[in-house]
Amino acid sequence: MQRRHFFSGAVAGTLASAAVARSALAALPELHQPPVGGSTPWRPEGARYTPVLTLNGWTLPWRLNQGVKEFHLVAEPVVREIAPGMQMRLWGYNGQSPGPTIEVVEGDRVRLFVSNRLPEPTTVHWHGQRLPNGMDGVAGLTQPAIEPGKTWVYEFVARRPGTFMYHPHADEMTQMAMGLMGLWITHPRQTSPLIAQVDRDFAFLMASYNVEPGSATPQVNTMLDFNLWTWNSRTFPGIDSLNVRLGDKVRIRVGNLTMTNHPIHLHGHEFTVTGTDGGPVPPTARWPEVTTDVGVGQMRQIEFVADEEGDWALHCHKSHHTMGPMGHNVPTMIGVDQSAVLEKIQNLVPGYMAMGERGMAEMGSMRMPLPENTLPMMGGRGPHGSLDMGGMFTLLKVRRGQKPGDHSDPGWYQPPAGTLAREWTGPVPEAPQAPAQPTSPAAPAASHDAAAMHGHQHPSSSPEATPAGASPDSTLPSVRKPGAGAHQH
Ligand SMILES: [Cu+2]
Repeated sequence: MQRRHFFSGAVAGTLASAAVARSALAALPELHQPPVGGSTPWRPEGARYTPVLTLNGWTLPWRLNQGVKEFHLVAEPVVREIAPGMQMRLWGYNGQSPGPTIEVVEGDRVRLFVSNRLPEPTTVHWHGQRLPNGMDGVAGLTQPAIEPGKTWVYEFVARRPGTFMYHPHADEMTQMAMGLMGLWITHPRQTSPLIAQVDRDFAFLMASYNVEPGSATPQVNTMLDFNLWTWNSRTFPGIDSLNVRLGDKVRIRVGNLTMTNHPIHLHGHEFTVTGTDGGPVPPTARWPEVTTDVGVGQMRQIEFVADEEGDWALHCHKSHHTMGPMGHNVPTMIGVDQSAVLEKIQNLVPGYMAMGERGMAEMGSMRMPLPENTLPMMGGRGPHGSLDMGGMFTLLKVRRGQKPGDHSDPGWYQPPAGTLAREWTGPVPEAPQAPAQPTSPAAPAASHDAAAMHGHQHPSSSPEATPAGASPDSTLPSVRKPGAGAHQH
């Protein structure tokens, strides 16, 4: 087990806007800060569970006080690196957004001290927990809000094993838009037929931010139009890869505190959803998937055996969520010849470049000058060139040689000879074309009639019916104008 190092509490204190009096902290558990360098699961002495690895994060150590596990969370302003090249001013707990993962065992009595170093009142809601109503953390309903500079204490028994989260229930529009949130894992006390033993257990929370390129503070009034899609407040290529040993049983726990759903997709393997924040899914109710949708305020835990070697993508399947920050209202320019206007624009805007004529992939490979403190829309590099991804994207790295419990990055996968897609230089067989569709100029709008539907021909029935070089545009009632597909979230 690796020795963990902690900053002194004074480091984070320099960022605090409201200091908690030292005398008030005297009786509190040690104020732990994120460990320096890398994510390693924290296994307390005597723990009989596989500890969770929080991607780009950490687990909060506790102090045992007469049988009670005591934790100390400090809500405070933090600086978080989103990916190399971009830092943001967020709100988090104990020096980081999201806050540290709370990891306990079913039946544990937990006492959580919460100090507020934010400039406004807060609370902590323990999402998904069975607990006394007065411990539920809803400001104004179950308790008054925790004023800046004050420390409150919550205490309850972790009754239900599973995947949970914690977040404020006071001005949550602002506080969650600023990144205030964390994960909570309760391991089962005994082996359960509903809860598998796994070799690797990963966890992350999804958060979205709206930050103008070049600025560092999220716009908290944004309702839906976010432009930075993060896992544990990081984006690709800044998200830890999930490094596992071939044959490992793997669990991934995902929570969604953004304002939209995220279909989480894994390459190369099938998984089952084995639990939600509501508890374990009975085995008879599970089915295989390669994508599972995680709705707003939901958590999903997926499990699979990592039995295919390689570097497998794990990402949100909404394609705008695997991109870095961008300005909105960018018109779609695919197929638009901009050469005629380019010179005129360059006279007005020196250095202007025409973009997007052949798609947006050039955004990743061309090293454009960017405003300070932002990321390219697609910034990664892979072993075969520009990896046109950003946002909610990382890799599952499955290796034969990965040691049990070793989470270090094994580097890029070296595929065996003959198993790599390659350029074809031999004769190319003719590619069948879609069959001709009958069109009727007389009925431009009402094209959903029976004649149009029945006019469909199966390609294999008459491949020679394909009109070579026919221009469908000549028979279309109208041509889409550029800009009609302007980027909108
Ligand atoms: Cu998404």
